[in-house]
Amino acid sequence: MKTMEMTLRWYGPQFDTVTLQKIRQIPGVKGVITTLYDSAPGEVWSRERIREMKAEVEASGLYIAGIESVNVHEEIKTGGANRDSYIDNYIATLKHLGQEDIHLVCYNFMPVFDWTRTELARKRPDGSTVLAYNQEAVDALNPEKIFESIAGDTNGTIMPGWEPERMEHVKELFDMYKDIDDEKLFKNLKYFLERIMPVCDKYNINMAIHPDDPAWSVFGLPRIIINKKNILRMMQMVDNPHNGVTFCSGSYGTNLENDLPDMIRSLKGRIHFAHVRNLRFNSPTDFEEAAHLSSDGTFDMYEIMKALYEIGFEGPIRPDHGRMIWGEVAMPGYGLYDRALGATYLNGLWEAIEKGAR
Ligand code: DNO
Repeated sequence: MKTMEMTLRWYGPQFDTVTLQKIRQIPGVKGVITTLYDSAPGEVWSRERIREMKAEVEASGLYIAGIESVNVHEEIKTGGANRDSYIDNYIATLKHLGQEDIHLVCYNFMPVFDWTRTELARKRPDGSTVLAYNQEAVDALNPEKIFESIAGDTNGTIMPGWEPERMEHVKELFDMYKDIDDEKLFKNLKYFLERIMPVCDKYNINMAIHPDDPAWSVFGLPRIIINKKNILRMMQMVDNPHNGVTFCSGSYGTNLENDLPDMIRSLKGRIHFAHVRNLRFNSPTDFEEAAHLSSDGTFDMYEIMKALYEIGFEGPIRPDHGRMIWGEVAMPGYGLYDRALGATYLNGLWEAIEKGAR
């Protein structure tokens, strides 16, 4: 029987302090999720580069379970004059991935910024540190100065979508979105998906859109992948099984009105990838990341895993943002220890659910 595959995200040899050798020793983890970290959005990935990346992972006894992410150029998101040539490049990358036997691609359609946090190391009473988000802190920031405001906090690392090169152009990026509202963003997403579906069909590539995190508009930019209504709209507007989702409990879960197990059930057949993590709320707009256990946060992790099991989910799954514990120094959210604990916990839940269902 096919089942879910537990994986870990790996940030590649240049950036990650967590090595493939360490990942391999986490029980139950065989696959990694990675990307070509030195490629810019809009570039074509050559087969050769993809092969090198695969060879490196496979040399350590692991395999590539999927790509997170092949980033979508802002011209595509805004429906700019050059979008077709960027989509052609995206199609070429998908084709090369398919030819190299990689069949899962995670991406997002968030304007300008990827996931957003206001603190990268909020201290918890037990001495661990976690990523945190506070809406008031966001509201107090000038988006054009934002990189400077958080730079001191980052341990020299930065969040995706917040790269210094990008922040230099942040004003231009904001200008590109001046006339883009939710409806236009939906329209541009539809256009993109319709153009890439033929190559996905041909090479059996599952596209898995990552939700916007947090699941509401930040800095006045439109954000659409935020709730059940919108994600079902997206599934219906391009009704092809290769048009699927990354179900990220921690991103959809930022909005307490999202009923996570119910959303999972409504996406049966379209969840190609799962990120499972927990959050703890101090108020509906101030949350911090927690250990994966239900008892440490707000979500019922058993119900989330059960819903995935019940819809027959069989794609890659990964623990997500961990706490920084045991003195580890690593990229915020992406240390080894707490994610390894998370993987083990999620595997335990799954085994119990599976055996209980027999
Ligand atoms: C954060 C991640 C996101 C995700 C992208 C997918 O930790 O979940 O950065 O990789 O949004 O494109």
